[in-house]
Amino acid sequence: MSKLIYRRRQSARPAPHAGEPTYGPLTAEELQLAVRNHSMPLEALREDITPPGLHYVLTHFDIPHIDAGSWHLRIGGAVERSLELSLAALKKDPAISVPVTLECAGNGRSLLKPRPLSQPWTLEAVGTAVWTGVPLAYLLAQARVEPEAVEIVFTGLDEGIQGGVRQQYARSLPIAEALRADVVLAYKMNGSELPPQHGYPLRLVVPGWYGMTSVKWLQSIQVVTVPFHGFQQSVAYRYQHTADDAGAPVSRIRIRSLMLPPGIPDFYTRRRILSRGPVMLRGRAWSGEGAVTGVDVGIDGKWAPAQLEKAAGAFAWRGWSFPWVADPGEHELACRATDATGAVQPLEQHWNYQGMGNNVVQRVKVRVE
Ligand SMILES: Nc1nc2c(c(=O)[nH]1)N[C@H]1C(S)=C(S)[C@@H](COP(=O)(O)O)O[C@H]1N2
Ligand SMILES: [Mo]
Repeated sequence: MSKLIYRRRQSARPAPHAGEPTYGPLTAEELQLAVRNHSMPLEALREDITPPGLHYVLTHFDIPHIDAGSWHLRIGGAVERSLELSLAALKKDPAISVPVTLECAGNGRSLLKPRPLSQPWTLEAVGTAVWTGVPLAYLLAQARVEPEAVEIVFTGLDEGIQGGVRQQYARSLPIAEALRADVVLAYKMNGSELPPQHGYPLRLVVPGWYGMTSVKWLQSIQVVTVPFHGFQQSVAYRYQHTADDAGAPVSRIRIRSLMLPPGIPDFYTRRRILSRGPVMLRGRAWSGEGAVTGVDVGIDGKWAPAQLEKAAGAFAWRGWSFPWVADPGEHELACRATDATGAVQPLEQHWNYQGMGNNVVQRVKVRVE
């Protein structure tokens, strides 16, 4: 994690391919993905709502160019009435604003050993925004979903090839989840028009689910009577032990917390340096499975409970704080959250083939002077 080493292509040794686990140094392909898809700088944990431009971004293919004037959203499939809506028409419908913590299911992937070759996140593929738009349930009620419907498929306008399969990015949601009152078709992020990288002109936001569910650059919404088996549903985003194991689908965000790194960083190592004396350690915790009920802070392996703040929403992170008197020397700080289901962050991550749902405890090394 601390060293970027470019992998030289050697004819004798075939390059590992996407998805394959490796113990090797970071590849040029991973670096390319890492610079396209940025994470949230940890200092942004100071804010309840992530400021514009600091929210993480993950885009599988290219950001599509969309002319909002001619763009339409199509709603069809197993409905009594198909709809085709312009952005102007959608903006006239009733709107809701929902604060949501989104996290990429691959967050933490690069810390795994061996490391699955894909977007090499460290710990910061997260952000919290207020998403404004039309409740999905409102539009589905207008379209009148047929009783035999089982899922809703959301398709984005972005296209590319993954796992050898040419595709438009698409994911489905079970009907019951799609009808939740807080699932939103958003045309605003933090009160402003959606930025191109976050799905302009319209995206889905499903609070509590890992980010892959919240399809950007929406083109169509199809109600289906058999489960969807698209690539991003049946191949990607699975908890698998091996390449051949069908695995279990990735869905809700697992309990996690992060600490706002105290003091100041060393440029290259990001190690923290701070002055002796009292310091308030702060951070945020979130879970898509149940409310955050506690955060423990570890100082050199000794754990004690932090003070919790109120969450901005049912699926938005909760601030926490912990007073510490820093004495000179090297220290390791950590934070570990628990949610209402009793789930607690693991001290060591259980490995899985695609590097999904990593929620290992964060450890912050500090030097107190
Ligand atoms: N159309 C489309 N939607 C998408 C993606 C994508 O590549 N294409 N990436 C998904 C993934 S994996 C994540 S984690 C989130 C990231 O949302 P953000 O970039 O707004 O943070 O978008 C999801 N929606
Ligand atoms: Mo993601």
